[in-house]
Amino acid sequence: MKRRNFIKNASLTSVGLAVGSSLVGCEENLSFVKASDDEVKASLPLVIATWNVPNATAKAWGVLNNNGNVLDALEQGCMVEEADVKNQSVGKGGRPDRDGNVTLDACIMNQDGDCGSVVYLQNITHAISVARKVMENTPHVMLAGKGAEQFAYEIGLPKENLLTEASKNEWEAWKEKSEYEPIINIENHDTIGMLAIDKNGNISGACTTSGLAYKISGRVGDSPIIGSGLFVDNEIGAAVATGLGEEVVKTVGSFLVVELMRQGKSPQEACEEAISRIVNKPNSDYKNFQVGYIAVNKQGKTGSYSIHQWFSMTKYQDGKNENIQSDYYLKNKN
Ligand code: SD4
Repeated sequence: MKRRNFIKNASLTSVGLAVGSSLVGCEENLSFVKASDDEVKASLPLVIATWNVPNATAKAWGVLNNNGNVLDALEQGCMVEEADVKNQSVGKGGRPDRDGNVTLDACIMNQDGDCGSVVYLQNITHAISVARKVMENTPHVMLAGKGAEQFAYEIGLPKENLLTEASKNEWEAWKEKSEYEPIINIENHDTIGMLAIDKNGNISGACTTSGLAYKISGRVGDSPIIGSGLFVDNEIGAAVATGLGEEVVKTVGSFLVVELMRQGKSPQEACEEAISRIVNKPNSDYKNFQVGYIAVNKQGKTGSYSIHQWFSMTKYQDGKNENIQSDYYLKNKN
């Protein structure tokens, strides 16, 4: 089953899911870092990502395991999904807004707390590369729309038509009714959010998406908003979000997860608490949308949690590339 169908089907039935942990060949040269006298850190490097993206995590982990730079690892990992036209939620082939424009949001954050982001970017496949250059080459954090696109050309990225035949045909079919309901379980998207710890124990993160399908033109989600879609604090850990961005922004979700870890919660507990802040809001419509978080702490412990079933995290560690089904809020609530 394709990733993009996961939540759609989950919303209809409880059909079984061919999740399948994919194991990628064992690699050597793993390092073990001593965290304190009585605590041994997880095996590093470590890469986690939202959804079932084994090619992306394998790419990133390979870069790190060859002593590559963590930002190169994240960028190249995200680029795998941005270039995959079958992933209709990220980069080229992403579903358009209601007017037929494919618009991308992305951000990246490093171990020093520097960050870069692009919003409403058109005609450029690799939004994550643009976000990285915003961080590295400009005094700014965020570039939007035409300015972001112009900047992308200046750093040498080509102009491309991101609307594939498949996404165009789906959009044409959608236009017949033009019913806009920002319900994640119907729109099936899978932003890629990726967090990595390098061999030295330093944490960075990235996030890239085409956002909600058939959104109002100009809409920007949580994914490029530092603190909402992504947050990294190299002393504590990092978190990244997927799902209905409006709900993540309203609770500054990724920052919240990291701050909860700072207060002593495990990554799993922090993700669960951040989801509970959403579902426990007065009049929350959480049964009709999905939000999922993944997180990692400085010790290399990971966690993931969502509102609905079928959210998953891909984790590459110790030469093992696994897709792990997330626990979820509605599990015991029906
Ligand atoms: C958004 N959070 O634009 C993104 C979409 C997403 O899985 O995560 N899809 O709201």
